[in-house]
Amino acid sequence: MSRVITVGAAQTGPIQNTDSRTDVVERLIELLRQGNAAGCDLVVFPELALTTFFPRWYVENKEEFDHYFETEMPGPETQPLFEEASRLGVGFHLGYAELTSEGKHFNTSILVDKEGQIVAKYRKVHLPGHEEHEPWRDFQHLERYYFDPGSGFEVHSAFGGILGMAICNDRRWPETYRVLGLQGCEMALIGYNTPIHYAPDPNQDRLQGFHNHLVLQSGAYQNGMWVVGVAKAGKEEGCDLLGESAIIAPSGEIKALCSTVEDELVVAECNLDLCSDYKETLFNFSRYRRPETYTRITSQTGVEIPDKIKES
Ligand code: CDT
Repeated sequence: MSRVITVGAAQTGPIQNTDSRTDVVERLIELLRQGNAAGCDLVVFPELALTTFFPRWYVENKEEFDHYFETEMPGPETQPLFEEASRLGVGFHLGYAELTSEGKHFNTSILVDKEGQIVAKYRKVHLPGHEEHEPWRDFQHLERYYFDPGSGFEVHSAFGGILGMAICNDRRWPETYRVLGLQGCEMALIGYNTPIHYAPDPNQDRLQGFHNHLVLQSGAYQNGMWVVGVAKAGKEEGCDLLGESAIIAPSGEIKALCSTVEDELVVAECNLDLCSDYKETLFNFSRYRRPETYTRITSQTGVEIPDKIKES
């Protein structure tokens, strides 16, 4: 029998700073209900899906921004989402800002099963942007100021398959998918908030959509896994965020694609058995990989030009 997960990519439109958690959760519940009506087993929400993308602002005293973080999950405002998921029998993936009891701040996502139980948690590894206030920018990207880095990529037995999570900037790094792929990952869930404007090199602005699909599709293909990329999109606090949420097959083909920058659900029936078409042929890791030639990948962070090149 084939193993099919019907997945909904639940893109959201912008969340403004004045939007309350309760209002946002109501929007997520509406998307969850649409997913249920479409036969979804799993509905995937974006990165930081409960608040505006607050790292666009600098505040000298970071504690003033702690109200953007969840100290419990579910908490009073998110409990209705868990209850509706359990009532409908639909699982979900949710990105949010997490503040732990030890005072650590993470950019986090969770996977919740059809009974409304959290079965996995992931904390963002690749934190993009900058550590300090850069007033010359139109808006900040201070994830490196507000968040602590997570510790790694894991897979989980859930929804009848092997699932993994990554968050936004993680999707641009091939190591993300490969570390998941080396654990047999059959589906990666990836929420994102991607500003169209990239201040360090605005030449990249027109390519944001292309680069998004380029990395999601190549990650899927090169590791024989489904990839579900889900945006928070649209004009948020004056900042344009990319949409183009997509569900991508292990072939690298896009099977479902959002067409708006609003709350929008697109659905695909994801047959996990298609993964083996790639995992057992062209990308048969155990047969073809040569890790002894890849040692630089883990021993080195930045570029090191070999002496023989420098001397020539
Ligand atoms: N949220 C997030 O990780 N966004 C980044 C923006 C990169 S520019 C600082 C992304 O990779 O889409």
